[in-house]
Order: sequence, then C-alpha cells, then structure tokens
Amino acid sequence: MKLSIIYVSSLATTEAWSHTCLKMVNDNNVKNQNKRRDMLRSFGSVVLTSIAAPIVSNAYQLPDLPYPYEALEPYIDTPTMKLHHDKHHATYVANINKATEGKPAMSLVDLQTNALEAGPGVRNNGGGHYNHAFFWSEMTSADKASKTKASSKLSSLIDKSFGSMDDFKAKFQAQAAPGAVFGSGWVWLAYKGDKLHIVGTPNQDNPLMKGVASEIMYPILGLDVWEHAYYLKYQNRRPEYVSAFWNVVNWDKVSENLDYVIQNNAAVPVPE
Ligand code: MN3
Repeated sequence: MKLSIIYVSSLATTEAWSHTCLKMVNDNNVKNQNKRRDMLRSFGSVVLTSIAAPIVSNAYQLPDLPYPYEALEPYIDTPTMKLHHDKHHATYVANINKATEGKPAMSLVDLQTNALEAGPGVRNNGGGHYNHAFFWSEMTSADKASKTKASSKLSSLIDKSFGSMDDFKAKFQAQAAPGAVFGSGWVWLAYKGDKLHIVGTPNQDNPLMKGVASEIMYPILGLDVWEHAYYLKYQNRRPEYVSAFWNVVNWDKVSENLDYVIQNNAAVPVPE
C-alpha cells in the first residue's frame, strides 16, 4: 500500500519538505513505513510544530504475520489464520484509513486514547487494527512457545496479582468464557499501578481507550474471543480454544511487553 501525504500550509512549501513529500509518495516499500512515519514526526516536531500537523492518508498498513499461517497449528488452524489476518485484520486497516482520512497523523497507540469520543469508525477499526497487530506479536509456534517463559519480574507480578500462574490462567479463562465476554470481544492482561489486571472488553475495545476500564491500563497479553478467531476449528467450543491458546503464547514477548510498559509508562507499540 502506498503512503500518500498531503500537507496543507502556506509556510510549509520549503524545498526540503517538497523533496521529502516526493520521496515518500514515490516509495512503495512497506517495510519503510515506520521509518517514514518517524521521519514525518521528527520533521514535524522540529520545523512545523507551531504551524500545523501533517495530514496523512492511508497512514496505517496491514503488518505481515511474524510467522507462517500454519505456524500455530494444531492449536490455531491455518484457514483461520488466513481469514483472520488477510480478511478481518485487513478490513480494519482499510476502514481506519477511511475513518482518519484528512485528519492529522497519529500513532496507532495514541489513536486509542480518545477512541470513544472519536466515534465508532475510529473506535471499532482503530481498535481492531491495534488489537490484532498486538495479538499476532505475542504468539509463536508451540515448539518455540514451549521454550519461552515468564521473566522473574512477570512471574512475581502474576503471583502478587492473582496468587499463582495457574490461578491467573484460570481467572483469564473464566473472563474469556462466553458468560463473561458475551458475544464478541477480547480478554487482556494489563498493567497499572504496579499490578496486573484481567480485563474483558466488548467488540474491538481495549484497555488503552479512556472510559473502557476503570482507568487506562497497558496490555501485555490479549486474546481475541470473536467467533471469527476460532469458529472454523472449534465451532461453539470457545473454552477449548482458550485452553489451546496457552500452547502458543510467547512468554518471552509478554515479559518484554511488561518491561516496556514499566520502563516507559506507555503502551507497547505495534507494527502499524
Ligand atoms: Mn479478530
């Protein structure tokens, strides 16, 4: 997908900016997306802060899965992964680009904060993009996952917050059950106030959105419990899918996520 940039300011037509715009418009390399966004932001912050924010369309892109479609077999099946990533996630990306067209550029993390006020286009599609990008990143093949483990910091916080790892998993699974998240939604393990919390959210909401949980919390693990995430393989047996999920959790990544949110007092960024 091409990043096209329109900048509106009479003071911004400098040679440097024109050169930058042309270079960006002509650049189709998806891998450079984040670099371009960083460049855009740093350019904006140095030169243009007092003038206007850059306006970016098609700002968000579907990240590649960090593993092959079949990597999570047999726990999450290949057809589900193809549909889930290539169709469902892709649709959220297309729709968040429509919903934010002509608006100032914003990181996907920042977009979450005021998503409820921003309306359903941003809430559902911006949430959908963040949630799925986050979800893919925390999983890996069962073989690799079995060699990962919670860091001592994560283990001690889980013990402090829930009693033990087994207690945490039982509580997380209970929150993921149809009776707790009715219909479509997510379950999160999120950090706030030197504790971990289990949060269930409806639709594509997440704990980064102001007004969703009692306060903004930073997710370190999330589970999609929409039917599209499991129905092809598990049909109506959501608890079976939730139990199977533990086999593909990359605990090294979850531990890194915890370190990140503690050190930065901010949400974990995702490919966007
Ligand atoms: Mn989904």
